[in-house]
Amino acid sequence: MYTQSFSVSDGNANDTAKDSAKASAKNTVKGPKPVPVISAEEAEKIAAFEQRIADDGRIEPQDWMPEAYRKTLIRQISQHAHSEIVGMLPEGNWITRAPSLKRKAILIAKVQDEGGHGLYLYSAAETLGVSRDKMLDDLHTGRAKYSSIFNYPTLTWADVGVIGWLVDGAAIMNQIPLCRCSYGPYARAMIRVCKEESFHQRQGYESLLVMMRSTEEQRAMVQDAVNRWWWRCLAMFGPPDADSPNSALGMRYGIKRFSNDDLRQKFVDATVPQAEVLGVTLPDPNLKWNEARDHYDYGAIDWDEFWRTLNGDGPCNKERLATRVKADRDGQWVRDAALAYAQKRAAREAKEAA
Ligand code: BYC
Repeated sequence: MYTQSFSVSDGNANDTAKDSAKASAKNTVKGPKPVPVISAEEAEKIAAFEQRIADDGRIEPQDWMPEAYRKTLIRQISQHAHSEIVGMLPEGNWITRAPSLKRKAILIAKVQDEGGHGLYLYSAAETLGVSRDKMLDDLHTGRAKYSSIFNYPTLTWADVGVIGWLVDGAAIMNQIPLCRCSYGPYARAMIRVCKEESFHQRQGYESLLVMMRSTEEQRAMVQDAVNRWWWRCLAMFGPPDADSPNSALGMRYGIKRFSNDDLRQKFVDATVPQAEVLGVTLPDPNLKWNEARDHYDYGAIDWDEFWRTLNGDGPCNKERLATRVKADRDGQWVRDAALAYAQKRAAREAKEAA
C-alpha cells in the first residue's frame, strides 16, 4: 500500500525539471546543475493527489494527476482492453463447433461479454486523454501488448471449458483487487467485468464437470487440455516480483493492490481443491501443501517461453494480430456509415433549429 511521500519524481515534476534544465542551458554556458523548481501551486496539487491516494480515495478524470500516473494507467488499461478483444478469438473459434445449442448460446454470450469488457476499458482509458484510434493503432502495429495467454490455440472443446475455469479464474483473481484501484473509471468498469467473469468461470467449470462424468475419452480430453493450459495460466500473472519493472509504481499509486507472485499463489491455493473435485491432475509433480507456509508449493514456470510469447514468437501471435487487423479493416464501412449518419442528422437538426 501507498503510505509515504513520493521518492520517485512524478512526470509533472520531471517536466518542470526538464524545462528548467533547458532554460538554464540556454541562458548560461557553465554553472551549477539546475535544481528542479516546483511552483507552490504544483506542490499543492502533488500533495493533494498523494493525500487522496493515501486515504484510499478515488482519482477522477477531471482531477489533477501526475503524468507518470496517467501513463501507467493508459498502459495497463489499454493492454487490458486489448486482452479482452483478442481474448474473443480463441473461444470464438469454437462457436460453430459447440456440441449443443445450449453450449453454443452460452459461448456466444461469453464472447460477446468479452467484447463488452473491451469497450468499457477503452472508454475508461479514453478518460485519460488517449484516443481509441491511437490505442488500436498501437495494438495493430504490435507496439502494445495483450495477455500472453491468448497466443495459444484452442485444440479441442475441452480447451473452451478450461479457458473458462482456469483463464477466467486467473483473470478474476487478478481483477477483483482492481475494483478498488485508485482510478475511478477503471475501478467502476472492473466491478461489472468481475461479475461477468465470475459467471464465465463457473460455466467453464460446469462444462468440464459434465465431461468428467462422461466417457473415458472425454475425461482424457479434459486432462490433456489442463496439461496444456496450467503453466500458461500461472505465467498470466506476469513475471516474478523481482523481474516486474512496473510493480513498484503500480503499487505506490494504488493501482495494483497485490504483487504478481502473491496473486499467483492465491490462484494456485484456490485452484488445487477445484481440480480435486473435478478429478483432474494438475501437471506439476512439485505441487504440495506446505504446512509451514500455509500455501501450496509449486514448480518452476518456464519464463523463457513467457518472454518469447510476449515478444511475438508464441504459436498464434501472428494469426491473432492479423485477425484483429482484418476485423478493424472490415468494420471501416460501418464506422463511416455511422459517422455520415450522425453528421447528416446533426446538419438536419441545425437546419430545423435555425
Ligand atoms: N501477458 O512489470 P510487469 C483477461 C508485461 S486476461 C502479456 O509485472 P505490470 C481475459 C507487462 O505489461 C488478462 N504481457 O507489469 C480473460 C509489462 O510490459 P510493458 C488481462 C504481460 O503491469 C478471459 C512487462 O510484461 N488482464 O482479461 O505491473 C477472457 C513486465 O510486467 C503479462 C489484465 O490486463 C502477460 N500475462 O503487471 C478474456 C489485468 N504479464 O507494459 C479476457 C490488468 C506481464 O512494460 N493488468 N506483462 O511493456 C495487470 O494487472 C498488470 O498489467 C499485469 C502485469 C499483472 C498483467
